[in-house]
Amino acid sequence: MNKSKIIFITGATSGFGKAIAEKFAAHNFDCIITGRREDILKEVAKDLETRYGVRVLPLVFDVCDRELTFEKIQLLPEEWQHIDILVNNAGLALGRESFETASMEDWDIMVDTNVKGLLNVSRAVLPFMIENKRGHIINIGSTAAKEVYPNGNIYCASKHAVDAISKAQRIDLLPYGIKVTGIHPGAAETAFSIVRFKGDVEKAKSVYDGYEPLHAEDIADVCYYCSTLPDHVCINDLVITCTSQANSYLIKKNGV
Ligand code: NDP
Ligand code: 8X3
Repeated sequence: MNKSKIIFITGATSGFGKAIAEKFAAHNFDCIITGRREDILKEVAKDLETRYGVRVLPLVFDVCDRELTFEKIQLLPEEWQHIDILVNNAGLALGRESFETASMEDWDIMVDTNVKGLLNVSRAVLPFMIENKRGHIINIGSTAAKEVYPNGNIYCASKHAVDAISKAQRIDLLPYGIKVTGIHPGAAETAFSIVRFKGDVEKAKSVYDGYEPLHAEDIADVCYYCSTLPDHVCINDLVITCTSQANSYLIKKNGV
């Protein structure tokens, strides 16, 4: 009997992670989904199992908590250890302020989550991939990984680090046959800006006024494409924006 493939997705309670889980579940992948909000994560798991008839394992942990991250992943039951794809997606921006006034507490949280969290999860999952001599790590960066924009300072720095880590992983994991792909989306309307502006829904909404941003499903489609190519093909780096966006700081709004 053919074993189902297993995808491990961080930050699947919302936005990209949730859409990626849905896309892969619809294509018969068993899914390990993670996040901090237990109720939502369990709801997502139940919904995917019911609709797609796949197995879904919700794992509740904060990616910043190294000890707990390792504990949860090392204690995966044997039948969940054959992880084919890891999507390092959990992440956030907090605030959009100039360098001299931005909150340093916000900086700490962004670095801890977007950089150290990604490192924690990657290192904890890697032994399974190395044992299997195959695997695929997909790191969700951003257009902010490619150019810094005004008041983006440490969010952009954290995503530049994701870009560098993806390149480093691609080099160091080459002997194990592990693929590494960086996917770098531009503006997409998810809970991202609501989190960034700390619950100010109007301000968050205004980020997407006057143009059609990306949808979470667009990222899920690209993720699925990158991870279902033949064994000898690896997309190393992929930047995706809506048609109205040229780079991390230039968006045509209201046709202008
Ligand atoms: P959402 O806010 O919708 O989703 C973020 C997800 O990350 C949630 O599931 C959240 O789960 C999880 N998460 C955040 N912090 C932690 C943590 N400390 N531990 C575990 N899980 C955490 O945003 P998006 O889906 O838009 O963002 C997903 C990724 O895409 C992020 O890395 C973001 O930087 C990146 N990105 C987003 C873009 C956009 O315009 N939306 C564009 C480019 C990149 P929970 O709260 O349950 O822990
Ligand atoms: C999220 C998109 O433009 O806020 O990475 O940096 S943006």
